[in-house]
Amino acid sequence: MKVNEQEPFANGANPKIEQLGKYKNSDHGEFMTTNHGVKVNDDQNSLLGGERGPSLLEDFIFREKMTHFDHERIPERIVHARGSGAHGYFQLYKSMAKYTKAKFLNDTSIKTPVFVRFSTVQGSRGSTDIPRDVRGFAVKFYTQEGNYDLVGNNMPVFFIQDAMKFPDLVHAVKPEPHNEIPQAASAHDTFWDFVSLMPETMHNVIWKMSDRGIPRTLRSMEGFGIHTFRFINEEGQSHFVKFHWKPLQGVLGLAWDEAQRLAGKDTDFHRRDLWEAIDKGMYPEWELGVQIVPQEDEHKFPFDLLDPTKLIPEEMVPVEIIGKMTLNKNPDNFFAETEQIAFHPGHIVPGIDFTNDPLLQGRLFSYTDTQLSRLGGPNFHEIPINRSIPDVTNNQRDGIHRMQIPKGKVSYHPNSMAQGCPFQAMMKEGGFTSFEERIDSRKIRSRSRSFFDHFSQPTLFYNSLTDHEKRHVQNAFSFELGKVKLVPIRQRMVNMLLEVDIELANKVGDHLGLVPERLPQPITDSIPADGKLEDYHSFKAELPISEAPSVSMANKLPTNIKARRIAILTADGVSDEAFTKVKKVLCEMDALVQIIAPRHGFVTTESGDQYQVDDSLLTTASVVFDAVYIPGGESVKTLMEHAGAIHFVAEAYKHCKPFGADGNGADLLKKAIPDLTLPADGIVTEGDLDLFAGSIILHRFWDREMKPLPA
Ligand code: HDE
Repeated sequence: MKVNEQEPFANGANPKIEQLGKYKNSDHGEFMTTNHGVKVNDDQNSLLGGERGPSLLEDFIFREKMTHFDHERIPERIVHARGSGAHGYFQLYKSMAKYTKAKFLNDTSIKTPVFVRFSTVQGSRGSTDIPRDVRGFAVKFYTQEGNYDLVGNNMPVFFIQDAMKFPDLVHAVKPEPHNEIPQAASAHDTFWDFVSLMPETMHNVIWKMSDRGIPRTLRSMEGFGIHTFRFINEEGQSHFVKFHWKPLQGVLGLAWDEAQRLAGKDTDFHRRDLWEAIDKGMYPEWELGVQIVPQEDEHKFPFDLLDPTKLIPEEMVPVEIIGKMTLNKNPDNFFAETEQIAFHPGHIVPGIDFTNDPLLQGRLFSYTDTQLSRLGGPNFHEIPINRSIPDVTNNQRDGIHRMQIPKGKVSYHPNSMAQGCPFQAMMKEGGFTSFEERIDSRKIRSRSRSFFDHFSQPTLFYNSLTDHEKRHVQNAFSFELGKVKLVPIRQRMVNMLLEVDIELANKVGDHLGLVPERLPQPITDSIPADGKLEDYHSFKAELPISEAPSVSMANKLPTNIKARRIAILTADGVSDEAFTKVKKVLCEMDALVQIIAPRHGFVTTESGDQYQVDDSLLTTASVVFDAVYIPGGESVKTLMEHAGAIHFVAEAYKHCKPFGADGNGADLLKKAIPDLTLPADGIVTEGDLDLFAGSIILHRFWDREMKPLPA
């Protein structure tokens, strides 16, 4: 399709989905064939020399089937191997033409198709969705001007400042090489050894130790481009820009104990949750926000805009919301789409450009390079999910698995034999030109001193958290470092925490039986020895703000209960009125309601009506749900005698979840939680469903953690 022929989403059609349609096939109603189109007569038996005789080499049907099977796997991604994807579209709210000439950010009538892949970083392809980890948040925009990839994470800062350290970081965090332990976890010696010697990791690490590291769902995560990029407008002017994705589902985390249990009970929980929400038409949505900094303000901050371990607090530069992304279609095939999609921060379109962030610059090399081995050669852009909407017309030729059939003799430029085709596009015709940044410098292998402050932003982050969020950070450090076997590593980390916050260092030190010490010298060789840096404490910059409420998840709760998972815990004999009311009201609020009972099949109400059970107490667990409702009736007596029901309630309580009950439903709560005194926060006992919905919006009642809890 030529660019000018394209009318995105005319008549409701998504041009990317239409393009993919050309490659989809279905064998419904068809004969089975070999890969070369010959009909297969027997797919059960290989060709033998006699009924009990040896297999024959000439069996081309068997050989082909087995050979293909033998080569079904491709290398998984080195990082971000575990992922889940979905299709959708992006719609601009207001033109950004003042800042960027990128067409998809200029014209509010355009709907741009997107494919999004969320991922964990450390674990391999089959690992749990629920580790404490950074999450990838990669968006491919199939724009009219070619593909634009915003390859971000769910945290606004990265571990390291220079791409040179990325292989070290990844080697340190991955399972240890001698025994390949632990899978999908950073709680081990090599990771913390590296971190404790690299103060620049502190900012990302404290985000990772917060509840951001254990998102409740993929739908409830923010996304960040991390690096500072550039917007370039028609006049060639540059503005710095940071990208943000704000979920309309709110920003929500798990309890750490819950995350560990969920990883066992439903290891695919995040993938399943995303899939089900889309499948049920409860499309997740994120607004795209930008922080824009004029070129002339580059040096007005007490940190370097090129440093990817720093964020620009929203309190200093507000986030301007410019559009919305909606995910509305699950992939048809995981491998063809989610696995084969190839992201690259270097896939940009006119109107967007890079900065000299040394991490970004290194990424610009790595992503194509890695696809060459992962996807097997230089033609991965021809894989359907990676194809741009505009036709690809250039003089690149051949290579393994080439699909395109270029006609004619000419594959060079300039040429006269093809009348100069394909032409170079002038800037006004949409040809990409790089921002003409003035560079006049020495060639040097060094780190700018403006990158040396590693602690002011971690302190700002910690200071901006609520009490329960701080407690979670303390506990997460205590847990992770408690798993570290080598005491000197623990000690170095506790010392480093002292640079962030005394309370934090003491709490973690206390758990580990260590006293934080302030060291006179940096404990790292990662800070370039320019002979002037005696003490890294002195490099804690003064920030103009002492708190940044925008970093706290507690300030980012949702406004409704759409697609929240609510268990109606019940059994035979449930009150008809209570049961039908809660079901109806919560469904009207678009919650994902499930009936959970001691066994599968049906529950029979007091009056004899029957309702399908969605899951049994044996096959599901409280950790899958956001809230629990217990309607009254004879059913409650059955549940009070059921060990699974008692555990379900006690566990949900321990994880600080809201409860609703009516009639004698509260009796089950009292039995499961012996110390419970009612009324209590987050427990609605009179069947008031508006109040119950309100408590689900509040997400968790973390004060419960302060008392010893059962389960
Ligand atoms: Fe990546 N990263 N990365 N990364 N990254 C990859 O590319 C790399 C970084 C991110 O769903 C790899 O195709 C280097 C920052 C996401 O397919 C690889 C450096 C951010 C994904 C790679 C970074 C990211 C990747 C592995 C430091 C957030 C998954 C497979 C210089 C802004 C994309 C692949 C997907 C994947 C390299 C740092 C995000 C090896 C060298 C910072 C979301 O190329």
